[in-house]
Amino acid sequence: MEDNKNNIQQYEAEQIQVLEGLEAVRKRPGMYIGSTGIKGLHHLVWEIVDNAVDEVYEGGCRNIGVTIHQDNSISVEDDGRGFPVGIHPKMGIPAVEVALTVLHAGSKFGGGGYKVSGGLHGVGVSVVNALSEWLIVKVKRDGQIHHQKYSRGFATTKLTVIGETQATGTTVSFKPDYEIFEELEYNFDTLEHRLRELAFLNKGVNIKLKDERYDIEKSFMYEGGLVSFVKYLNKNKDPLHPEPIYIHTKKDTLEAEVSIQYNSSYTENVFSFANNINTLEGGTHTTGFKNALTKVINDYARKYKIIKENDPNLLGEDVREGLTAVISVKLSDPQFEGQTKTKLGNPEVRGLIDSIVTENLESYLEENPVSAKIIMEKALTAARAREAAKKARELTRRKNVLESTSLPGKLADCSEKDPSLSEIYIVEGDSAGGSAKQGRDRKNQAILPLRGKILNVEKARLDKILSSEMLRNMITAFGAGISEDFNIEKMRYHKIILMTDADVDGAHIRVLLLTFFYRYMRPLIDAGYVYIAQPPLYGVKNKQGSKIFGYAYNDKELAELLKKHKDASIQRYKGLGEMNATQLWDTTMDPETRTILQVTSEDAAAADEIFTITMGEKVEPRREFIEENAKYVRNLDI
Ligand code: 1YM
Repeated sequence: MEDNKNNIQQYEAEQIQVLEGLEAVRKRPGMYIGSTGIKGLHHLVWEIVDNAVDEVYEGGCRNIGVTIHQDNSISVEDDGRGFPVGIHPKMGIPAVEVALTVLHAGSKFGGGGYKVSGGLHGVGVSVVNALSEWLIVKVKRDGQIHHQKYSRGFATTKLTVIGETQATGTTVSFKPDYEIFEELEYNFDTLEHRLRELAFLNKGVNIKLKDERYDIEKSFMYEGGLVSFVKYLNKNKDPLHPEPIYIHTKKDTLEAEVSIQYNSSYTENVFSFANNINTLEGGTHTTGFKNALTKVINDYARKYKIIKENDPNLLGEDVREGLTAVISVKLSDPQFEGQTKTKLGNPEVRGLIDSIVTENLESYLEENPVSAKIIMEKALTAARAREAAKKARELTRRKNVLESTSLPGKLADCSEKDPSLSEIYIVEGDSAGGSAKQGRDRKNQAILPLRGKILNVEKARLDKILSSEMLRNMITAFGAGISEDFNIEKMRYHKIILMTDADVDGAHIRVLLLTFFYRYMRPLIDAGYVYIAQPPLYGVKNKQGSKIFGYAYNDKELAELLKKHKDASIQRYKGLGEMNATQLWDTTMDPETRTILQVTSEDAAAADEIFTITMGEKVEPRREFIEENAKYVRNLDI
């Protein structure tokens, strides 16, 4: 009797903990999934998909399916072992129910492996459950199909057997809770991008993405893994050697892979991952890689007298020009550091990557002298261009342009001196620039109008870029330099807001500027300083056009406004110049009411890709791109 009573007490105590745990998640969702905006909404999917990917390594799962349903609910399915369904000895309920209702229970179960826990994701499936209007789990295991439903973190049915099967696997379906999330609509492109990335990072896994809203289905499966990834990244570029280099090692619970291929462009694209998480801030794996690369190329160049005895070494940036590389490590206890927790800290990784890259790259160069020669020439040209750019920079410096204290004449600066309170609007066209200058809040908002065509950054080198007056004005206004001299601490504004017309030219300028930032001021993008203004598409006025009823930012809002104001006329805004100063302030610039979209590194990378395709030298991808996108003009709208 006594024993039983104790058990009941213990059970009740645990139930209270459960309640408090999930209550905390619903009270402060941001603490667990970052935000309740569009990013947090997608985070729910990553959480469930991570569990399915973990099961690839632990339970031999080969197929993962993700479905976006008509109502924006999501199903994720795998063919692994299936969630454990046995009764949990302490809790007295099935293990799957424990994983779904107890905070942090699901992610720390079992031993070892490369579980993503501790990183960006890995808060556990119970968090998804707590933040879902409903969630259904279906487990195929031990010859049976088990089924259970939940709502906002609570089980609403018991785990029940609903059929028999010889298959195994898990399906989790859920609908994000409208009481929690500001946005409920899933973005196909976001899911596609990440699932493709996961398929590259986990070779042989078949990942299917289905969108029932638009009847689209795509599959991602790459036997080549990282090699396929690098080929994909270089698909619109001209590779300098036929096959990517591939390096792989496994030591105890640490696995490392690197793939490398040079192309004829001038940009460096080094991506790194730890346990499938994109380490945007780099870390020990990236440092080990960069060290080894610089060292090996210099040693080879010295050995074969490609650089002369008295000449200085090639720099890291020289040997990385035109380099596309992906580094992926998997380890049992990843340490994530840095501002956004995307910097790998484990010290043991650095030496391992350094030594395998050194060893393998040395033999690659010895065994492939033709490719080696091309790579050496590329690095040498880069070093010469760097010297030339330095001279050009010194020249401009002397001319007191680039680093002058005098700000560009076109800039209408704000009076605030604290960068964290200052923003700069980059405005397309002099007339819109004029309205923006009149309408702005002079204390915190600076205006820089842009005019004329920006030069083609793809073919241009740094020295040429600096000769474009428009870009030079922008660089001077920001005050933080460019490229390797770029120092984000010197930024005079912490918000850069691109305000361009809602037409093809506007889209073009946006792509150009984002590409420029991505290539020459990337920390700006990573820090989240870049935004895109959202001017309205329509103004709804009275019949005479003398009084404005309201503004619409999309067709749905337009329909709503027209329903309210029967006798109305519509003005479609083609350019910012059609709005006067007050209108521009009211609709687009007033911090109290405006919407501005923060540019992510994915957006900027996408802009870079569009730019490469539309401006690059390869004709075929450009033709394909235009054909493909003629149907979806909105895709051009980056
Ligand atoms: C659609 C999402 O979650 N699959 C999945 C999850 C688990 C297992 C298998 C699993 C894990 C273990 C043993 C173990 C999880 N189980 C748990 C917990 N797909 C999806 N597939 N057997 C099966 O880790 O030991 C957490 S995740 F906690 F219940 F064991």
